[in-house]
Amino acid sequence: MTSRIDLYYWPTPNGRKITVMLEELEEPYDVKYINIKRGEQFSPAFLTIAPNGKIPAIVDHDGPDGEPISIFESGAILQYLGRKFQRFYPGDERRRTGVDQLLFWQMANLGPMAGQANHFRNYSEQRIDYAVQRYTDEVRGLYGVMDRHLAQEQFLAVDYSIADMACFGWIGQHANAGLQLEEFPKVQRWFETIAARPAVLKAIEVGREERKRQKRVAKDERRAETMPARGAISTEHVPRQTRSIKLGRSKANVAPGPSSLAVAMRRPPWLSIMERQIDRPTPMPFALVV
Ligand SMILES: N[C@@H](CCC(=O)N[C@@H](CS)C(=O)NCC(=O)O)C(=O)O
Repeated sequence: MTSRIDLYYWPTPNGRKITVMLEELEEPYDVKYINIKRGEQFSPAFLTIAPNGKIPAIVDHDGPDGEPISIFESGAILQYLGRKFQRFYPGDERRRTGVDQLLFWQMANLGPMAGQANHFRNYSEQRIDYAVQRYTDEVRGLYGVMDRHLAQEQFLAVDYSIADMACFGWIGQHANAGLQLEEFPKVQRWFETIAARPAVLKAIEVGREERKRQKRVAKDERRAETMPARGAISTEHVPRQTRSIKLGRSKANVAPGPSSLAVAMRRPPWLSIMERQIDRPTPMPFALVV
């Protein structure tokens, strides 16, 4: 079947919400990788789809009235897919509101707080004890809310829904937020139930290989110490082990082999511009969900 949905994706907790939903729906989709560690989220083409410069986003070529529609923000994507396929998002107002409140709780609380906890614990160049403590405590509090909620319910909103899908990836990140799942037995039971679903197992594999591949490429790149910018590439004859490449005003000696040069040529020109212009932290890398 021809895929009508393009998913702009990188394997992170927010990205996986959508692979889980699409796998659960058994709908075909094409994955367009946006490597957020390489700054691809700032490419002008991607920003026209997701102006906030974050994954995930989708383009449904068969949107309302048969016209294409692009959507960013994972919560909005989940609601859209839930409405469109009438699954995992109840039509009944009372039950749908039950799903919405947990979905928004995730979007406004669990995701951002866990993201900050991860950042300050694992990626901040400076160790800021206050921030580590604050965000870890916030996440612990939120896990507590979820644990108490799940003492009464098997899933977050009666039946398995987009609210569970939204939270799943972030609970998988507990170690990055400095928590142990054993402290929250109801959350642990819920997490293990969802993690065992065939569609979820399939979804969390999406992008794993690609990320490994791109990691290897980045490693080659670092090894070669090529930081090319814009401009033409010329190679000079350098005997034996090294070769000099020139890109724009940059010149570097690189180890021979097709990969480093190929990588250098693939590096998009806008990336160097964004790196110079955007005064914001390096995109936050995320660990695997499970
Ligand atoms: N509220 C957004 C958050 C998306 C988000 O933070 N995405 C991260 C990956 S999990 C990202 O693209 N980060 C890249 C960046 O911040 O530059 C959503 O749920 O879609």
